[in-house]
Amino acid sequence: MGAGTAGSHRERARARRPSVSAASGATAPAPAGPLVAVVMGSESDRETVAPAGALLDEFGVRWQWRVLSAHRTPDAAAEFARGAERAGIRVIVAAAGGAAHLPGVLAASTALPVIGLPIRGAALGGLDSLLSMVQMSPGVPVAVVSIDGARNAALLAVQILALADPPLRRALVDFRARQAERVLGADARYREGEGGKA
Ligand code: RP5
Repeated sequence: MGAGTAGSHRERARARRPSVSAASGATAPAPAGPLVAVVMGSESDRETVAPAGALLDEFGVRWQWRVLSAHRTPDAAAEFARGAERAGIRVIVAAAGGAAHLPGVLAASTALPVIGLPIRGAALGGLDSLLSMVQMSPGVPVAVVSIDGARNAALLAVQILALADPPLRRALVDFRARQAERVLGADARYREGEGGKA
């Protein structure tokens, strides 16, 4: 996304954040806790998952990183999921590679929506992660995005939050409109024969 198009998002995001009152010098009430938890199975997933955080920042959505593993820290993962709703979390994005059971393990311990983000590994190109996430037992769904699809995982989280947040919904509508404008702008350039000259 170009800097110009991200600008109005950021302005809206700033408007949503608590501010310091210039008149009194008093700090506004402390911000509430994160609404989205972005959980990684390993710190090695961070680079791939980072665009999810950037997208959430763009929309001014409060979020937090967690590093929890379905296999290496199963108790901590389940404990996090059990307490997430009480802690104010509304959507969980869970990224993992290989035998990627993290989103399923979290979904088993919470009624919150869980979005699985399959991470591409060296051996099987991410298909292993995708299939590990998507074939959940009936009764415990996980919404799975594309392999390495961090931005879409975050966008889906924003869409879920926007159901109960009209300003966020308006920001999403604007986002879609700008996205369409960019495509149609490119189409116009190509139709005029300028696209191929780049
Ligand atoms: C998964 O195994 C992680 O989500 C990561 O994608 C993969 C490799 O983890 P490391 O061995 O790099 O910690 O659990």
